[in-house]
Amino acid sequence: MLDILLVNPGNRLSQFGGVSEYATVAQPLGIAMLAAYIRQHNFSVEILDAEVLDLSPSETVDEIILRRPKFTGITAFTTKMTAANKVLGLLKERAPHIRTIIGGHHCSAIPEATLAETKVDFVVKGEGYKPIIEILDGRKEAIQIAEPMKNIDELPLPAWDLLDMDRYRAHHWQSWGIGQKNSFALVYTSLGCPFQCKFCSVSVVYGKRIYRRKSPERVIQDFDVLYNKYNIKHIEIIDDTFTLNKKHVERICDLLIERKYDFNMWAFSRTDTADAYLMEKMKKAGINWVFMGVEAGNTKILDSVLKKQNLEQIHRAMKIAHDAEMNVGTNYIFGLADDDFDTMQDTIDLALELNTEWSNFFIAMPYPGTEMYDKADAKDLPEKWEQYGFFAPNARPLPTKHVGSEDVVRFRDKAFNTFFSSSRYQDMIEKKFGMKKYIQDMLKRKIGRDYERIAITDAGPSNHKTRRSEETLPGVK
Ligand code: B12
Ligand code: SF4
Repeated sequence: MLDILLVNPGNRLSQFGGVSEYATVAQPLGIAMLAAYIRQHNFSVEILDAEVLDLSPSETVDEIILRRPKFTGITAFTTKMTAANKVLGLLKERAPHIRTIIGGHHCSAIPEATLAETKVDFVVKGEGYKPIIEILDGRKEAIQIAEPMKNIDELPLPAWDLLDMDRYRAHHWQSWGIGQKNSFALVYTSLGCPFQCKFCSVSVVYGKRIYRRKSPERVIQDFDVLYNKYNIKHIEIIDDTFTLNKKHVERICDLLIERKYDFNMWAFSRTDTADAYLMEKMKKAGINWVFMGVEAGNTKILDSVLKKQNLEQIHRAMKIAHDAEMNVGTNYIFGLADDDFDTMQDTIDLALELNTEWSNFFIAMPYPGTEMYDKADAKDLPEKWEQYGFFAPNARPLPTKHVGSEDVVRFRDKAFNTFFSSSRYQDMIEKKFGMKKYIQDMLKRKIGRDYERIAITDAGPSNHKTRRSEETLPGVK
């Protein structure tokens, strides 16, 4: 009998609506790492990635029952909780003898509330390795809290062999100029982030300011296996701030350069740690794209969310990356607490000025574990967890101090169209990748939002501070 089946619940349609085909399909790295650790402790383990197989909650439960595990462990961040709750609810009805565990970003932020809301036997707060072994060994407490491991070099390589590696695909822009999107994998070289930007909930798993690095010699083993055994071409380095420690990055890049691998990779950098020498080295190692959190085009807004960066640093970082011949991806956020129409206009203006090779236009969401969530008026919070997704057709952010949630979503969608329709952008993309027509086709695809419903709850339209019609929405053309 199987000891434990780890499950990544599927929710692509509710998360990406009509633009699902543009979204990446990435391995559930967290449970692949847990599986390897569980195996080391002599328990039998399998993974069911319902996301990549596109299984509904009911089909997921059929498959779980078929594999006859003693335990099922579900991974979920906030947007996946709708699907996770459905799977766990159906499983309790149909196979109550299977003991269930949930872990990941969402329940790490609000373990008690998750236990109360979800039909689950165990909730794990934090890193799952030790708690899951203790549960398999018979520990009984419903909420298990983990201390982060001190030496992450001790963690085994992810159990890639338990996944169908051919099914995963890179972000669409990552394959521009290359063609195929599959042969894609995630790699980490550090875990955690020492910063505390107010809109970000990344620290809920490991704890505030906790940042640990894996030694470059251990990191390169991951690359070796992915290259030699799985024939991987595209890699996302998932470190929240890859360029934080110069020596660490330099050594990893040297090891990659020595091996002459032809990976096509991307990584995240803060603008304040962008360094000319390092970027050149990263580019030589195969990191062709660097993503930076610009977030807002207005200093007052950047300061209000403790981003600890200024406009000069943003401009400097762009120049450094472009001088190193890297493609730059930028992230912008609309709907931060102090945003009004003018500051959101500053953000789109900056995006147009920077004109980077790709831009993500996000919406500030009150993820559990953020100050936004803690301080939110309960009536303003979304009713369903899936509504915390930026691309969800029914996405529902908080109203800002000045703008209603419906208008935040409208502004974001208009900003997206304005940026990608601009001839300056399209001409640059044509010159670099020959992808102008692709961008024009992409613009015809719609998420399928129902703006009118965004702010309506059972209690009526609750947060229309400044409701406006599409025509009168100021700002972006
Ligand atoms: C790669 C990534 C993605 C990938 C895919 C992830 C995947 N397949 O799992 C893509 C690009 C698709 C993605 C999409 C989104 N993402 Co994302 N993503 C990440 C990123 C950068 C790395 C995730 C990762 O692999 N971490 C490393 C592993 C080892 O950690 P882990 O998964 O947390 O697992 C550990 C523990 O949580 C725990 N654990 C996890 N599962 C389980 C299960 C059990 C049973 C147990 C016991 C323990 C346990 O143990 C694990 C080992 O320690 C994180 C940031 C981060 N640093 O984690 C954001 C992050 C998870 N994403 C985030 C968000 C917001 C999104 C989107 C909603 C954005 C959007 N577009 O709207 C979408 C949602 C898509 C969806 N399907 O619903 C937020 C989540 C916030 C929240 N509270 O939910 C994060 C934290 C980023 C951030 N800065 O805020 N994402
Ligand atoms: S936004 Fe980036 S720098 Fe800020 S806390 Fe999140 S991961 Fe760290």
